[in-house]
Amino acid sequence: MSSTWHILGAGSLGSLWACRLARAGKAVRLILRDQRALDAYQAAGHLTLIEPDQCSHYAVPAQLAAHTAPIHRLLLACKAYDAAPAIAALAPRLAANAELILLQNGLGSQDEVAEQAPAARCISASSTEGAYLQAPFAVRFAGQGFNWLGDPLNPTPPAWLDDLSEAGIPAQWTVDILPRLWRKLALNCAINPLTVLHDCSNGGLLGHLAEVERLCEELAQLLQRCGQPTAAQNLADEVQRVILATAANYSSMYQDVRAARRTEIHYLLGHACRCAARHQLPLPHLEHLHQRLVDSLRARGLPCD
Ligand code: NAD
Ligand code: KPL
Repeated sequence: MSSTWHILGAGSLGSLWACRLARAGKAVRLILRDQRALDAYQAAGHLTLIEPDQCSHYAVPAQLAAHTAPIHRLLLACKAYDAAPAIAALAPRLAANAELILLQNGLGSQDEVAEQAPAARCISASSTEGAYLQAPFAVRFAGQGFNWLGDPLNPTPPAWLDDLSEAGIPAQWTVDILPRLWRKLALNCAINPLTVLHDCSNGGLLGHLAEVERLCEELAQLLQRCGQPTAAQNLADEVQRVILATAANYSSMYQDVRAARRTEIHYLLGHACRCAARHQLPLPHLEHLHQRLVDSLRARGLPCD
């Protein structure tokens, strides 16, 4: 099997992974969105990785989805709402035993991707690393974190895990990846929408703890009902810990709204509400939160799904 890492999306996480893999001497190919992005990248000539102590450049070759080389391993580094259409466009290039590593936050996009590529192995990732584009193709590594990887259908770790340690990408194979994805989704549901609605940093939620607490109770009920009791354990305590530890930060959803970007609401709060409805579980605070967030996005002219 080819050892090339195809990476779709030269945004924040895609660039961060591409630079570190290229630095470790791994074969990397970027897949960019369109000819305009490819021309802009070729004019820049390289990706730039900005770390606290150094700034380095990597001339990673780039291509479009329409390229013909087969893909054996793909890191899908786009937003959740772009994931399934991106895979649909690449489907003719996927090798029979292709592996897809899905970096998307939230839940729902992983199943949408699997539908588009039923023969591929889909590995889900939950990442706490932080990165943002300081300029096109120049990524700032803003927060050390960790990556948990797992395949809900197959506990066998992939052969390329060593590539990650050689590239200094902190990662661990996790047989039970679903509880991690659910737990992160619950944290994001308890924190991110309220930061948008109260127009505040994560720490600003210390002034709304009763509201946070009510949401945590309902989210814990939902996790239990969805067969995720581990993810439900001490949820409220962890949410408070995260609020305190990230008090000065603005949530990713807050930043998206501030920058007038589409949010991942459909795969976070939307997913939680859809699951509750499927289980006929009434969660009035969560549903009200979803409606308030939809109204707020609509009022700003942003997509509300
Ligand atoms: P991003 O918006 O910075 O980058 C996504 C990139 O994918 C963009 O450059 C976009 O143009 C590209 N893209 C979309 N569709 C494409 C297509 N069909 N072909 C080629 N390129 C395409 O997003 P990000 O911040 O890197 O986030 C990716 C995922 O990781 C999200 O689900 C996010 O929630 C999650 N995440 C991000 C961070 C972070 O610090 N940035 C941390 C944890 C999780
Ligand atoms: O992951 C986050 C985000 O902003 O998306 C945290 C920091 C946990 C807040 O929900």
